[in-house]
Amino acid sequence: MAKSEDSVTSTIITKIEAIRNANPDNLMARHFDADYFRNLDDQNQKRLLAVIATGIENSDSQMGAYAMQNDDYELFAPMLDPMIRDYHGISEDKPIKQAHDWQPDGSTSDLTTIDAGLEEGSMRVRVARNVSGFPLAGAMSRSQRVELENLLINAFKTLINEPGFGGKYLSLTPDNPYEIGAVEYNQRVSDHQMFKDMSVDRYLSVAGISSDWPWGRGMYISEDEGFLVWVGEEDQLRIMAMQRGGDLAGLFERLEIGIHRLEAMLPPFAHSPKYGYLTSCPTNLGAGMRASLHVPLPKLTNGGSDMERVKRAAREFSLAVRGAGGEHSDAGGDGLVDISPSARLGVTEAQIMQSLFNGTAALWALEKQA
Ligand code: DAR
Repeated sequence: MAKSEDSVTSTIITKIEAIRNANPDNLMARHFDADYFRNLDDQNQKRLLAVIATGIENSDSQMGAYAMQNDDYELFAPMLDPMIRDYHGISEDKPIKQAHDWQPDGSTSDLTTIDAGLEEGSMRVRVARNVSGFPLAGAMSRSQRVELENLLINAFKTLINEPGFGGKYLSLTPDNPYEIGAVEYNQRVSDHQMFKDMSVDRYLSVAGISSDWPWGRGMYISEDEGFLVWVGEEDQLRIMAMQRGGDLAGLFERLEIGIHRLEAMLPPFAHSPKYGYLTSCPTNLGAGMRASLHVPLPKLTNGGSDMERVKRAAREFSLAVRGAGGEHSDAGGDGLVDISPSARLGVTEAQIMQSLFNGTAALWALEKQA
């Protein structure tokens, strides 16, 4: 017999149904099933509410959920799997199985073969990783955040001696031996190296991902500033390589080596055969990879004033576009935008690299014809 419904449950259900009507793109609201929720026991209702709180409090959310524990993806699959399939464009009848392959297929991937001018553009590729044995960022305690940071600091002490990866660790944790001051922190944020103050991000703060800021947060940066590891951002690690020039394959190779060096010094990364590397946000599942280029598209953005046209055009080439200032930013005055392949789940690392190259070539041709 269905449990008698308490007023809290009724209020939540009513609120989500209102969000569904007002914000049809909110995938949490779109796929929320009241009966499914009603039939969860109290503990799991509480767990699921922690996962979807961000989408309830921020009705303009796109996904509207962050996993709190690695097994949330399995435990709440009846709701999360349809959301994941909807976002990643994977039909219900297609099994999801994530493979990993960094080996390029031999196709051209040098951006200067598209246009010599692209040598000036900045390329960046990053992966999200979370260490098994810890909750995901939204459910970590301050002591767990500091414990994880110390685990990584020990790994960085070895990485610092690796050719091509030597560098230093910069901590935001008060009284940490590697703590940096506000001036250096702000400078590195404006240099697009360090991540911004997470506590002001309303999506992350509702999910608990920015709790205890800035404890347990920091960044490893190589001497040439082309290999970075964010510690304690939306995922426990964001490992990235960035450089100017057109050698996409070289950039990916450096990242792959860096990841494997770190992997050898840490507990296993959270991973599932179905969803690949498990991440806080379901949008990052799979390769956990975002590969992006900053490209000037002044005509397609009408001098940087219009993002809609370039977004529509990019979708034709399976690319997503955001401003060069990061998520939720607009194009730069010279039409500088950040373009990246939309697909992350069910595609390999090498396929992501190739789709970035192919999509860029197609978008660049459109810009030249505009
Ligand atoms: N505000 C979240 C963002 C989802 C994708 N971006 C991430 N994970 N940084 C939303 O659900 O809209």
